[in-house]
Amino acid sequence: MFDKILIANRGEIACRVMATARRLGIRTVAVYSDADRDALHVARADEACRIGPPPAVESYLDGKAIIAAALATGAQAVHPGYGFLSENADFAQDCATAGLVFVGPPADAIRAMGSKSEAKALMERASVPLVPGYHGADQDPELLASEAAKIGFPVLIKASAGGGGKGMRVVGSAGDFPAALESARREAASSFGDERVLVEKYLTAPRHIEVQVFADAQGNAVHLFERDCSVQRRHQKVVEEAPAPGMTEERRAEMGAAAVAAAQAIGYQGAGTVEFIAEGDDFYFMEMNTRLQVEHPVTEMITGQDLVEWQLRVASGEALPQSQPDLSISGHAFEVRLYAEDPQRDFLPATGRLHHFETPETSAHLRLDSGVRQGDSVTVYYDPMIAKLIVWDHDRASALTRLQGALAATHVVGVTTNTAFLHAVASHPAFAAGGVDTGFIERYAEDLLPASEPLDDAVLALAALAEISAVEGEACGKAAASGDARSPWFRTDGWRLNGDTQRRLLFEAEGREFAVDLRYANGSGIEAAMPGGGVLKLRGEWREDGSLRADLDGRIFSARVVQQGNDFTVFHAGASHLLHLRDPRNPDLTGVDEGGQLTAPMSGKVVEVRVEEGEGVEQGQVLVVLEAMKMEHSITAPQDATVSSVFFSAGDLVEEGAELLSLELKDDVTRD
Ligand code: MV4
Repeated sequence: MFDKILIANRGEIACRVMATARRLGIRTVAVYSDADRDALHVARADEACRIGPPPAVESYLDGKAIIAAALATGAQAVHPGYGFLSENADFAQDCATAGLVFVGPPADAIRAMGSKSEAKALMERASVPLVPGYHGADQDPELLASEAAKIGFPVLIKASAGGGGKGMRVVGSAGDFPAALESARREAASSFGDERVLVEKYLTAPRHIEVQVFADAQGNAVHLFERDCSVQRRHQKVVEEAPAPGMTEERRAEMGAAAVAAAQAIGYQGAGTVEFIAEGDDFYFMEMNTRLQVEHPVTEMITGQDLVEWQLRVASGEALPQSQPDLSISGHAFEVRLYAEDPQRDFLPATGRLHHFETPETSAHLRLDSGVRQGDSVTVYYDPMIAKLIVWDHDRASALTRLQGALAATHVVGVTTNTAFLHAVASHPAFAAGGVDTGFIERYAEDLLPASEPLDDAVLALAALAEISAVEGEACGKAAASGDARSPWFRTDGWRLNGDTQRRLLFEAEGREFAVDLRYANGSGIEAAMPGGGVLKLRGEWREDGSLRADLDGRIFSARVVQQGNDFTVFHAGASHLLHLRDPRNPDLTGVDEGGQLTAPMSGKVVEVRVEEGEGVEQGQVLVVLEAMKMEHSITAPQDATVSSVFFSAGDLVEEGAELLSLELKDDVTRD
């Protein structure tokens, strides 16, 4: 076994590989770009090498820099993770040339699977089932049209060199074929520099079922059963599970044997995945991925094996740890990918700082693979995946219940995520029924992406309670000396001691304003007049774990409310709501809308600090100039104030959200 390996990746997969390496007593070398100096994968490694600036092409895709780092640190092997250089045959070759073991298949096996039509020809010879179709060399349009007619419409034209859906055209009838061929060719030429296509029978509602395979240098090959990854959106997997719902032992054995035959046909070594599409009782080879996949944990959960350990053992020349009869399936596992993206805006990737990142406790039933921690930023440079949540239980229904629970207990503030969307998928009756096809998300889009609903009174009331308790917290803090620092129940008398018996909270949410009028009712808590006209009696209690137990007119809610300045994120009923409090008592120091934030609006460099501590400033005066994304941003005073502290000086790099300076306001009416 190796003593030391380099992990040519970042994020959760780099951390994942390091966890196994550490367990096996292997020292680890991380690589990082300038954007990742403080990243988790760097902190987790025994040592780390800088490989370049933030853009991946200049760092994580720079094979030469990575090989130089491996040689400089004395690493014996390079684990590529997934993505980046993991399926780059030239990189695999360059590692070998440099005397480093590439933890993956031989370069030739990567090349063999890189071309769709070549892979299909190889598979045909190995008797792996293929979708009925034509993948010959003759590309004469007349011939392709007659092959299409032979196959029977609808057919699918695919780029021979392609993958991921590029250059694909569904053709419903012979009349549409010539135009579709033209356009598929053009797209194939521009995407892959190769206009060749293949034509296949089009399956209208297939499932995506893939088989995990493993082979060693001694000629042993096994499969570790299947994963169902049919829930996809534009070729991005959303949920993966193992085993596949409805899979019979007979078909599992057939698919497993076909996958092993596929691996053996190309002299495979290491971890690989053979993808099939399945419809009814039939299944057909699609492509083979010559790497460890994102969704490998579901296979680990049902087999009890550590696939990274298997990879390292095989790469170091050992035989496979287990043979086919040793392997069996136990229970059921799901994985979901938690992304920084906005499902309401067509899943646009989101960036920002993870001000609050809370996930449920891990256990034998719940695994969390993540490359970030609270306080880290999701940047534009890399894939915006925040974490993978993986659950396991004895059967599918119990595992699905765990998945719903895990998602409801996942709370992210600071970056928009797909958490609620994943929760909707996991809670959908069609998904619970099992065996959905690749059209699931499109078919149920209306259920999964509901138009934003009117803010529920409960959400407003929860935010109101959190705000009152924050005020109470301060009042209680002042009472600390008296030994009654913080009673678990809100001390509404403290509120009244401020001299108020009424207070209006004006929240902004979802582009509208909501007023909640609070009235301190002597002896009977707080009454809240809600925007819809209802009146609720509010009572609340913070629990030890930081959650809020709220009593709203006798209905008890458990919720999480995360406050950052005047922003409240309420996690309630599997959804999250961001409410901004317009509060004259606690003016907006960090509100973006005021144009006066004192925090860095994005990561960047301090160009100039124009004020000193103790200096008086006027509203609108420029305090600090920040350069970010090649633009200068002025940070101005929100109102007349005195500078109390300056936290950075010119030349410093600051992270998004970092507090640049603090002000003492002239007519400070806050909280006293
Ligand atoms: C197909 C197909 C239906 N019939 N081939 C999409 C990307 C590429 N890897 C293969 N893909 C498909 N090939 C035939 N003959 C439907 C798809 C397909 C798909 C496959 C797996 C998972 C998700 C998918 C989403 C849309 C289309």
